[in-house]
Amino acid sequence: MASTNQSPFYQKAEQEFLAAQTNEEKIHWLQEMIKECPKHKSAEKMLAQLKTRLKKLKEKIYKAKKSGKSSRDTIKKADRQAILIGYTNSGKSSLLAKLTNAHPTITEHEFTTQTPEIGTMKFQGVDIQIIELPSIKNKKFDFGIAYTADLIIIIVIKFEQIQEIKNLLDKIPAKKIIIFNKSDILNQNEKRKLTEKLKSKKHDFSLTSIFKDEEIEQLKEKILENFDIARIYLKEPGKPATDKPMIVKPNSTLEQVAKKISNSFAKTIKEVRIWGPSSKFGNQRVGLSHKIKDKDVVEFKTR
Ligand SMILES: Nc1nc2c(ncn2[C@@H]2O[C@H](COP(=O)(O)OP(=O)(O)O)[C@@H](O)[C@H]2O)c(=O)[nH]1
Ligand SMILES: [Mg+2]
Repeated sequence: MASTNQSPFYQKAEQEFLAAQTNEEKIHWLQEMIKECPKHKSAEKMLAQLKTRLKKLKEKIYKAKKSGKSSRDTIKKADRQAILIGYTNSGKSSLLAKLTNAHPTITEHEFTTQTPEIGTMKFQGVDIQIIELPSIKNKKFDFGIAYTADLIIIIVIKFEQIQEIKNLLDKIPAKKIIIFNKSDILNQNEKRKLTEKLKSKKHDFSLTSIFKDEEIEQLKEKILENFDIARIYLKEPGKPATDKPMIVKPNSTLEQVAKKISNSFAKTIKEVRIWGPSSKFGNQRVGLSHKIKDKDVVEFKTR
């Protein structure tokens, strides 16, 4: 499927399609591609191919549902994974839709989300997989995935829910943060009192409303902060740095960074120059034992 000469909307849909992690997401973006595909004669073959693909994907989902295969088998854990846990109606689906490319069903009715919903949060060059689990009170709730997640985001709308959920998760080692949602329905006085109460219990919390975009941005920052990562922007001599960072552990040495690219690449390095937080000045020449910091720009010169 050549995407050259296609509209930017088509290209965007195709990108999302290629990045999609579930068949449901793929179907959504494939439908968008079909919508955006030109309808003239020369594009007929392409349109037909897209439609065949859609049909096959739908069949695949139908078969998986019929065989009763649990959705957990089909979740591929990404390098960075956070899960959303809370009771029904706390705003998990709404939050997932705001943070990621996913399109979960959002309703006022109870127990809508029966199987995990998956999305990818793309923020400051970092991809984080975010999964909404069915309500923790639902019998379909699967603790298995909570054990392997890197971060648990507990979403609540009542103070008592925090402890109730924490008790259910007490054996799970992942980091946990709390989102107190629907703050828009509280008045200033109620908000102040609640904040004091949350602080006194030493909870790591954010008081938010899904409807406030700036609070969503702060939440993204908070989620990213809870992953122990550093971003490195690689640069070739004479060219600007890449905008998509390489993700490494904080305090990695330049040798570890180079080896992450490839062992054979690491062997060919003859000079390294750095800019940014770990450098004393821009274009500083350093050795391979130098330790990087988040947001460094690194230029490897090879033989
Ligand atoms: N007032 C208010 N309503 C919200 C907020 N977030 C979600 N809702 C509403 O709460 C209901 C349940 O949301 P949903 O995301 O489906 O919750 P879930 O069951 O936890 O997935 C929907 O009607 C949402 O529109 C919020 O920040 N403020
Ligand atoms: Mg939901």
